[in-house]
Amino acid sequence: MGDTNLDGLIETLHAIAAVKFGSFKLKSGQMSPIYIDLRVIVSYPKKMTEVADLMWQTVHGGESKFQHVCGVPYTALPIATCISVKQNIPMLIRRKEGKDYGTKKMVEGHFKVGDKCLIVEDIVTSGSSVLETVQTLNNEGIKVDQAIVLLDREQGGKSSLANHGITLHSVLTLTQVVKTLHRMGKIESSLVEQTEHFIKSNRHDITVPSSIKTSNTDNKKKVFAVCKSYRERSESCQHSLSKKLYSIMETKSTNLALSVDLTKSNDILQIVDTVGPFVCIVKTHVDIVEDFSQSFVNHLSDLAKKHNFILFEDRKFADIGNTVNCQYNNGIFKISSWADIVNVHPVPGEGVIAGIKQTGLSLGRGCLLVAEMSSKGNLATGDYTKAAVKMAENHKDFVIGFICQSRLTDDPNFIHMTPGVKLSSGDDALGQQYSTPEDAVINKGADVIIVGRGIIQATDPVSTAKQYQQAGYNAYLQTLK
Ligand code: 5IU
Repeated sequence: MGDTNLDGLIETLHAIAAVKFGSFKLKSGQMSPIYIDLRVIVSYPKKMTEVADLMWQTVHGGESKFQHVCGVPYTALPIATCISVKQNIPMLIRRKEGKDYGTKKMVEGHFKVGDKCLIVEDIVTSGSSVLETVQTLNNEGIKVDQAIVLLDREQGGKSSLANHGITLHSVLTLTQVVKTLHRMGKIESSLVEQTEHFIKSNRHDITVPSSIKTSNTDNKKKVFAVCKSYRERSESCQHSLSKKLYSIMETKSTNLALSVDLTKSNDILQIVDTVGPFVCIVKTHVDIVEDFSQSFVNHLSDLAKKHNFILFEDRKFADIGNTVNCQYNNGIFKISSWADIVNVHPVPGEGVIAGIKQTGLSLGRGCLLVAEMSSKGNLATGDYTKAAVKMAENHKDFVIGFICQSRLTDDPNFIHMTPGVKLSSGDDALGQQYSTPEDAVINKGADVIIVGRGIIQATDPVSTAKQYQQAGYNAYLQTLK
């Protein structure tokens, strides 16, 4: 037996075509047998207030718990307004337009640091929209530990939010909607089965985008899968270097980058020659090489050809455009003459990219932005990371991706490379934080894992590199399932 209130609500949602059946292409590209569009509810004010009342009742005993309610833009805004007016709880409005964020007020309404806010949303799939709103509120010092949603699609949002310390209350679930409509004779049992099958097979999938870090957790448990083979990724990206990298990853079955942080050129060349077959990238810090010479980079470039990998100088340029251009081309290292990829800190602004690009573009080089770091207490978070993504988007002809700790964008042009990887997680004594290859690829959305000491300090670097290659590649295969 169903709850009569809820039965009535489900019947109404079906009648006003907020719930439709058929074959629908979702944003993710997946085909769904059911489509839910709660935006139409604004045309039925009475229903909208009923929905708002039901949602409020579902949170239960909330009267004194929240100083504010805040709707996730846009569909939930009128519902949040109804709750605010009826329950006499002040509302907050989260601005969605991020254009001038940093300078513009992101939350409208009066509040105090430490105030608690209830999030109101229409539908939750992955939970990512709720988390974006939570992050904006958290940035202002507003606390969030509960969200109310009219409908939970049961595709992982509840547990993803729980991982961020947020309890999700829902009035309805997708299963409940289809079962009720079937009981009422409105849909065939085959549709119930199709929907249940759809929910089961799409439970994991969802991107919780970028750098969303709420104040409740350190956001370690994000769920992500790119779900595209290296071959497909190679086809969908623009830059010739990205295409080459994905094709190497495909051919050599590896997403492993070796960070060869050694100080003697012979040691570097020796390990690179033996580990080369298992990696797609060799990453250097040439300024730690005591006996650096032109012949060393010549040998390194020969090994890159011999073993088919790409050279990445982890220089992390971070000055004004003119200076980084000089640093890139000159001095004893002449980085632009041999490194396929370099990285830059976005802190100086777009000039840092322009400075490298001025020389690198015509040489077919690429650049990565350090959008997040693996070290404890680093400042590359939140709006900084978002601004890095924007910067990258403005220079797609040259920026091929990010050094990061989470999936920052679904744009296929950007490769996500994640350092701080070891077979067992933990820290070093100087603030480095490690996650496992599986965690980096499956949960953090890394395309490439960067491993240094895990390999170069191993007693048998070659067999250890193979282990990392297998772990990283198997994790990638799991994301394709
Ligand atoms: N590296 C990091 N974390 C970062 C960035 C770069 O570890 O956030 I940006 C570099 C530093 C080192 C390598 O060269 O990646 C990781 O080495 P280990 O695997 O030995 O910690």
